[in-house]
Amino acid sequence: MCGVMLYAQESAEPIPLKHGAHRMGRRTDPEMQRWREYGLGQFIHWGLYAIPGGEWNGKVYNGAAEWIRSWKELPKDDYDNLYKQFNPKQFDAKQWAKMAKDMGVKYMIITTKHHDGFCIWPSKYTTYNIKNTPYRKDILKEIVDEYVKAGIDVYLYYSILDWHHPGYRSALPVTKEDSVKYKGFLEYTRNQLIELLTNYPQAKGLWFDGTWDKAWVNQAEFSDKLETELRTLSPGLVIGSRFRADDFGKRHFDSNGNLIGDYSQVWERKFPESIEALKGNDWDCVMTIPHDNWGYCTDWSKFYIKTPYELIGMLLKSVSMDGNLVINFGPDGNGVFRPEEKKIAEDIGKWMEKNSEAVYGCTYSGIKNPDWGYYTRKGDKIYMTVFNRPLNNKLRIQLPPELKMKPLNASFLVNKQPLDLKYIRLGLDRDNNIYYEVAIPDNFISGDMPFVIVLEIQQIQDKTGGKEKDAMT
Ligand code: FHN
Repeated sequence: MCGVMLYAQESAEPIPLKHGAHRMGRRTDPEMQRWREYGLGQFIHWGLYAIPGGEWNGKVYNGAAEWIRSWKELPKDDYDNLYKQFNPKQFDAKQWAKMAKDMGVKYMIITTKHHDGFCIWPSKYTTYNIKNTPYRKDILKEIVDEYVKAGIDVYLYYSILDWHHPGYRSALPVTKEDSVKYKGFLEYTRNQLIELLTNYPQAKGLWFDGTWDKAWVNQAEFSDKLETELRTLSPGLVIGSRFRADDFGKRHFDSNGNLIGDYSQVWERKFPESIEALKGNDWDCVMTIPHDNWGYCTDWSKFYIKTPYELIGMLLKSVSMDGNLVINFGPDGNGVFRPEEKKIAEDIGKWMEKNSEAVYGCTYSGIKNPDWGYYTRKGDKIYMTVFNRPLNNKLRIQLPPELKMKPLNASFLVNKQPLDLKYIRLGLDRDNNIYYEVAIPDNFISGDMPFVIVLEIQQIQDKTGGKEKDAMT
């Protein structure tokens, strides 16, 4: 797509761009549709930083554990030699994949190279890789193979920002020598990305990070050409909005406001206010379990730890706005997930086992989320996931008339028990909304997790000469 001028339709005076968005609107191919239907993903941050686990010589680093190399208390050489100790004896890719599968995960993202530059695959372009650790084996291959076997799609995280490569620069030009070195770094990046897609052809996409530095942001021509090359090498590849910037250094959205890449990657540990704010773009939210910490951190007592209930809330919130939620895990230097993470994965899995119909393949319902929870939709079913059970046990449903939707019946998802559903006149309908109510039986024990009600709906054909509101009641 390099060199093609693309303009925003709605903008009065579009800015001519050679390296802006490649497309307006969503991708419509099956690979992207598959991505859209995942609902729940798992992120894994695993690298040398798992060894110190956020601590060095008895001192605790206050930043995110995977950033510890940037801490002045830790001599760079000491960190860069940690690879000599990387030997995760208890690592078992099969177990990892099983844990993810049991949690209900449909895709996973693994850090192949984080900002420290260490590669968890035997890259032929650097010696700073897994082959030169006591572990020696291709750990990335083990992960990819086992997850794929478990039916989970794999995405490869790759940080452009690289603290180890001698040619990496945050800004250019500094000296002529810097420019030459950076050129070498760009070549290295290209080689490694091609290597990753060649060695692990099962990968469905690349997940980029560390692309905010000025030097990279100014590589619009290089990164655009490379993106096209990668997509040619691996048709259907999914790449988010973090890879490249446009001709003017604009990231995520080009200078005409069009999304760069296949889905929006701006939602890190935060959510869009509303579906409207997304402007029809695909998106996912990547979320940590503790506050802002991705790699293994020995001491979790300093963090607020999100509960499975909260994480399931975030999952439903994402899917209700047409997005996916990706929950991060940080195994330790031995390849073991901490007990708290295992328990969270297990609890989410238990919930998903019974309720995932409200998640997989579901989309925005067209109805604004209510105070009691979230709506998701698949075909003629609306799923009502209840997080805040009303004291009067009545779940109010507010249907905007333009949806032309008539609820036919309601039942619990888990046991199909029918529930009372009735049309109600609220006296609040000057806005023309149509109201229904589902009654939760007084003796229903909801337990401490959200529950799902299925509303079957019928689409009304507008043959009523404008009296469609009556037809829906
Ligand atoms: O700096 C990284 C951070 O360590 C982590 O990898 C997250 C994951 O999205 N990305 C960066 C911050 O945006």
